[in-house]
Amino acid sequence: MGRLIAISNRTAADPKARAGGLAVAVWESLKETGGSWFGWSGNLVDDVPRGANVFRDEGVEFVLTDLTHEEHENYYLNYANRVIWPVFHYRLDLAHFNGEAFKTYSDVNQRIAGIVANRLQRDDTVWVHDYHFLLMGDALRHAGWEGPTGFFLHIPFPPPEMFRAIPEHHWIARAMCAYDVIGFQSSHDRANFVRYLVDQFDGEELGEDLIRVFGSTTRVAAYPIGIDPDGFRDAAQTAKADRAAERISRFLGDRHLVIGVDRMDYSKGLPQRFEAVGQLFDAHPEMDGKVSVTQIAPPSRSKVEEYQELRTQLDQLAGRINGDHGDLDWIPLRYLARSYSREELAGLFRIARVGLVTPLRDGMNLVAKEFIMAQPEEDPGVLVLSEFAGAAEQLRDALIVNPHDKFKVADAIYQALTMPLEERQARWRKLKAVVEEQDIGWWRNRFLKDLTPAD
Ligand code: GDG
Repeated sequence: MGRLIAISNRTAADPKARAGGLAVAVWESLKETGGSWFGWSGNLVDDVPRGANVFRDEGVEFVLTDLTHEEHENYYLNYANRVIWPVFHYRLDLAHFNGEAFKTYSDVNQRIAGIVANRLQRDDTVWVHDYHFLLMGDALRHAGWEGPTGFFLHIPFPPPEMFRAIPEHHWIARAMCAYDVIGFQSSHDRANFVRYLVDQFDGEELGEDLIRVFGSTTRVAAYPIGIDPDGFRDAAQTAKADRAAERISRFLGDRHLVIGVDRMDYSKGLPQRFEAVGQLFDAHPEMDGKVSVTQIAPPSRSKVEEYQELRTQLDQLAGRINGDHGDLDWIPLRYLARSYSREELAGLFRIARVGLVTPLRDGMNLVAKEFIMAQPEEDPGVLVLSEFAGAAEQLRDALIVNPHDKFKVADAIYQALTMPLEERQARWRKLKAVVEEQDIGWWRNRFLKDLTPAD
């Protein structure tokens, strides 16, 4: 393979951003091939920038563009995060359809495609990431680029009935099919997209994941993303991890820790999770004072109204549950609206008896995989996992729950808290084998092999 060219809204230009799964995967291939990473600089300016900020780090070229205030408002906040994100997470009720925002979304895709196309070389392979750039493949084709171009969607793809609610769905689907390979997190997401192409545009399934539609052939397949398992296991053994574990242990005493870590987002099912915790204590008074639930929820996209509402809702729910169940020396549910370092999170996962990963809808959910890797073999915790996270297709030995059913989630937490050591170990070993085998390298290699089959 020649150079790999990555395009994503945020890049790992800041070395601190190179620890996460995607950054690790892309970074390795960029370094190996002397590739480039295109994206947003994080800066906002008044006028449409001419050119881009180009620099090199460890042999990788970064090409970053500023966004104008108007682009940020319409492309990023209004279209990507108030149309695509809610609809793709099955939340039509939260979508704010907005034709003007689509225009800016399309313009930004084209503007960045122009920057990329100018710098592409003949043997390059282009890998575009996520819902900010659904139209990028098509924009690159219009800019004259003919080489291999793949796309990976990190979030779910909705059923066709919902996708069709987006007024611009035809444009988006047509543009997506300009990619040679379209990757989804799960077979479920893939099936939704294929059903849309078949029903709406007479797409024809040719076998081996190939679909013929709009006069050309595109590969549409599931590539579940993984993590760097050794990296996360090591993070759980650092001094920083130890310190975080010690600090929370002082508060826990001999209580069991039940932990959740999620960006504060409505897709993560936090209010429903809090309700389930309340139900656990309603149904099992014997658990009073024996368990402490800690939810870490760093605020994200706080400029979007729905996120502010979610924050208020969580504050109220946590207050109510602690008011109902707490005691002088016990806070049943702690909720921390701030972020911690990766090592600190790993340390907290390590000593938790239960990991709660109960999104209402999630592309994959990497926290589920990280929780598994942080567990000690001699006394592993139990993962309670939503059936609506992409991860549920792989992590069959977790306790799989419907996150909308607070009774079942409460039962699963109880089952996890009382599960005999032998069963915990047996489940954990199977889960760990999957996370280790289907890791971030496995994901990247499968995708790139399909995108550049000749190599
Ligand atoms: C999207 C899709 C898909 C969380 N809080 C802190 C922190 N994190 C880290 C976690 C994990 C990552 O952020 C979150 O990844 P998720 O997969 O759980 O969720 P999204 O952010 O919604 O990611 C998702 C993913 O893309 C990859 O394709 O799995 O479905 O929605 O690594 O540990 N990290 C630090 N401090 C925190 O407070 N350092």
